Amino acid sequence: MYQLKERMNSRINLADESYAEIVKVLAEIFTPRIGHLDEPHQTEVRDLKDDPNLFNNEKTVTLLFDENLGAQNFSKTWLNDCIEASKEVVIERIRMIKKIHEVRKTIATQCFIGIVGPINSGKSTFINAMWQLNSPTGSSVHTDKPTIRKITETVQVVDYPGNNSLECHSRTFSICGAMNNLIVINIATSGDVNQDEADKISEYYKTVSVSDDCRIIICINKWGLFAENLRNEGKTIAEMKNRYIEKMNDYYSKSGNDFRIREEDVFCTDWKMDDNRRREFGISGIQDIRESLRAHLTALGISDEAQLEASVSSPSL
Ligand SMILES: Nc1nc2c(ncn2[C@@H]2O[C@H](COP(=O)(O)OP(=O)(O)OP(=O)(O)O)[C@@H](O)[C@H]2O)c(=O)[nH]1
Ligand SMILES: [Mg+2]
Repeated sequence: MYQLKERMNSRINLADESYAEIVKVLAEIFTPRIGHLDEPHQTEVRDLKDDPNLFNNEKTVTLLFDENLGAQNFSKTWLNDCIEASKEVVIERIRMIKKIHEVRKTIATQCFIGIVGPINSGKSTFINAMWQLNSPTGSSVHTDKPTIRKITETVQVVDYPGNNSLECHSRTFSICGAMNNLIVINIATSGDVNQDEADKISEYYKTVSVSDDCRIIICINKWGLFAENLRNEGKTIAEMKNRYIEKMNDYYSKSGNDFRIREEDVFCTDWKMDDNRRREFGISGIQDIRESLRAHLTALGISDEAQLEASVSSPSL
């Protein structure tokens, strides 16, 4: 099984590399056609060539290939000497590149907020409270597939099915997790802080941080169930949170990793507890997460105040 996965990954890498190479070559081949474009588009193509990554090369091909001209696009390029059938194949490839570029552009302007965590930890309850949605919740009602909810034209929320197996989460994330630029890990507390639980959250963190620009916040949930007991024992939620952070960071130090979880990205929460009671115990709620999400969305490039407000409110669509 492992070998099969390895082989598939290496074939996917090969396909990726071949695709990138084809796009690069086509961008170079069509560059002499730049004179056919109007002045602003000529400047755009020159700017794109200053940073020749896959996205920019796709855009260059898209701009330089004129759909109406068909095979005439190849005049003054060596592709002009090919037989007609080969030219047709190249045109088909270019059409595919244009479509892939459209998809890439759509994804690039979208912000996905993914909610992950074990079964029954309160993910759907959080989504409902945050965005006033009505996803099914309950200890015997399980979200069975990643469910996308559109909040604004640019922000979508993904309610992931809870699974206690990290292997399963890892698989889901390798398929569709790379899309999420903001992830909320929602995990229910056992009421006490121990290394096993902190290790589990750290493992979640590691599993979902699939790309460098992915932002993650951690909600250790259901503290309302333990607040009274804690108080009787003379402990506070703030102490609990600090112990979690310390233990999570111990996990990273032990494995020789210099990554550290930031205090402002961890919340001890409860989605069901009455607001006054929550405040009395120092437990975080929707309003605190709303502020954190706004800060992260701002950092991800959403700067318009109305857009930000809409992103953390009831869907406007
Ligand atoms: N006390 C308390 N109960 C909660 C909280 N959040 C959720 N619950 C309850 O926990 C149960 C599970 O909540 P869901 O929101 O359905 O959990 P989920 O994480 O979406 O579960 P799956 O979809 O199965 O992965 C429900 O009965 C909720 O009412 C919370 O913050 N505090
Ligand atoms: Mg659910």
